[in-house]
This record gives sequence, C-alpha cells and structure tokens, in this order.
Amino acid sequence: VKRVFSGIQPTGDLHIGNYLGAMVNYVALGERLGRDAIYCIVDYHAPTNPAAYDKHLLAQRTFEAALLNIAAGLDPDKVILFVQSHVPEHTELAWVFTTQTPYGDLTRMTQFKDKAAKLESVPAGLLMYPVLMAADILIYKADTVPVGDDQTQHLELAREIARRWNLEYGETFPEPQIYLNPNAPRVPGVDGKAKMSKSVGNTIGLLEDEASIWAKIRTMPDDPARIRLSDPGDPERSVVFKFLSYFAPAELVQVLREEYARRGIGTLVVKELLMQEMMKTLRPIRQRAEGLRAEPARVLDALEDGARRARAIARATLEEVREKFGLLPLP
Ligand code: AQP
Repeated sequence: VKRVFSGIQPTGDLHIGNYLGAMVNYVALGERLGRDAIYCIVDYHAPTNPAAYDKHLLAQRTFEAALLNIAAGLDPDKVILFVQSHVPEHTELAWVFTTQTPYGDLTRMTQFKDKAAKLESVPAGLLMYPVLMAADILIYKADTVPVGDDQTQHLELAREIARRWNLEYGETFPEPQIYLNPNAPRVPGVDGKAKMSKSVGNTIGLLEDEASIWAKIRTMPDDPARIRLSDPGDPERSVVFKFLSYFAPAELVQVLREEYARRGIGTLVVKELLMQEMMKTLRPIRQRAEGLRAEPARVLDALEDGARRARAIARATLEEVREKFGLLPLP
C-alpha cells in the first residue's frame, strides 16, 4: 500500500455502515500513510441520484460529512481531506475516461440497474457514476481503495479503465485494489436483511438520538428459529450478535454467544449490552462533532488546505494525461 483514495457521498447523515465499512479504515490508513491517505467528500456524485439530492442542502451536507469524518478520528493535519468539486481536474479526467469506456460496461453495473429501476427519469450521470469514481481514484494514482464490498464491481471497472488506458496510451496508472474491513465488509440493515443503506432507511445514524437507536435495536429480529426463550438460539443467525461483534470486546461476545446458545439469556439482555457497547463508540464521536460545530472554521480551513494539496497532485496527472491523449498543449 503506497497511496490510498476513498470518497464518501454527502447524501444525508452518515451511518454505522459507512463508519465500520469505510471510515474506520480511513483513520487506520491515515495513521500509517500520512498525506498519501487521500479522502474526498464526493459532492459531484450526489446529484446523480435525484432521490438523494437537494440543492438547498448539498453545501451543508458536504460540510457535515467532512466534520463527521474528522470527529470519527480522521486527522486533517496528517492526511488530505477535501471536497471533490474544489478540485475540478476530477471531472476533466472523468470526461477523458468517458470517451474511452464502452457503454455496455456501464449498463451492466448492478448499482446502476438497481437505482435506475427506482427512477422515472434516469440521469446520464447515474450511468457515468463509476467513471467519475475511477477518475477520483486514478487522478491520484492510488493503488488502494478502502470501501465497503458494495463497491467491488465499481472498483473492478476502475481497474479495467486503468488497464485499457495503460495499454493504449502507455503505463500511467496503477490498477487499484479494494481494501475491506475484514470484520465489517458489508453491514446489514437493522432489519437484518439488505445492506445498511441511506436509501433503504434501515440505518443507525452516527448522530442519531439515543432513544431512536434503542427503539431500532429493541425491535431487531432475533434468530428466526427462536420463538420462545426456551428454544435454543443460534447466534450465527442473529443480527443482534452480528452488531454486537462490531462493537463489543471479543471475550464478551464469546461469553454471551455461549449463554444465548444454551438458553441462559434472552435477546433483550444481549440487546441492552449491544446498546451500551455501541454508545461507547458513538459518544466520543458525538462529543467531538459538537466541538467542531462550534468552530466551523477548523473544518473549512482543513478543507481548503486539503484542496490545495490534492490539486497539486491532480494537476500533474492531468497534464500527463492531456499529453498522452494527444491534446494541443494549453496556451
Ligand atoms: N452497509 C454497509 N456496509 C459496509 N460499508 C458500507 N458503505 C456504505 N454502506 C455500507 C461504505 O461507506 C462508504 C461511503 O458510502 P457512500 O456514502 O459513498 O455511498 P453508499 O454506498 O451509496 O451509501 P448508502 O448508505 O448505501 O447510500 P445509498 O442508499 O444512496 O446507496 C463506501 O465506501 C461504502 O462502500
């Protein structure tokens, strides 16, 4: 791992799926790599999904996404944190890639198919989303991309775009590899079914009110085979245990698993402990978020510094791309 890049959308409150699947790795890789850890609030991606985009909220949500990442432990004095639209080279490279990417490669993307199926009018930007994502990554020549496993197919396409470019125009880009959190590659929703996702509404928000979180945990489904307390429960099939494993120490999880399986305890006890353990992670994030909200200049200054650093790298790559692509040099 030499350089990492990852993006996060400013489409409403970040949830524990984003936190466990991606943000935890941002922090860890940032500690290791310093300024070679590059993180971006991808505001130009947001309007590709009209259901999640609001022009009156975009700026505020972009600021909030940056603030929450810092509150979750990302140190902008160590890494590069910036806003995508502040580095316009991303969209310029995306256009170059758009001209070189087969249409069929884009229409077969499952996220495109799923999201397009829910829309009456499908913006072309939704189809181009993975091309812009490839440009986001490749403009920094990043070799590693910490994301959740829902991004696997998009990342394969980014590798394909890099490979095709290198063959046609000469070695330029590394083929970026996905970097998953082995403990939480895909966090399920509170219903235990689909992946936790803003658009499905099955999330636990990082800043969500404690009473509201408890209401969701209290009604979480148990092992479907366990109807009465006297039935043996299988922790492997319980979403409550899945969530517990994200937040509680391994020894505690082990003890509870054994108790649960031999009918020593009911789900409610496990749920109460889950709530306690989860809040141990969330409370400090909330406190730091509150502190940052009182000093917005700290976030805005960090984003300004990040954009300056990111842009210097992005400009150099784009210059190389322009030349290899055969464009008339800039006047
Ligand atoms: N459930 C999840 N488990 C693990 N990782 C997840 N990520 C998202 N959901 C899960 C990862 O979080 C990062 C940022 O996600 P994003 O905001 O860029 O977009 P997203 O994947 O579109 O988030 P949502 O909540 O799923 O939104 P919608 O409903 O609009 O699709 C990414 O690295 C993502 O993999």
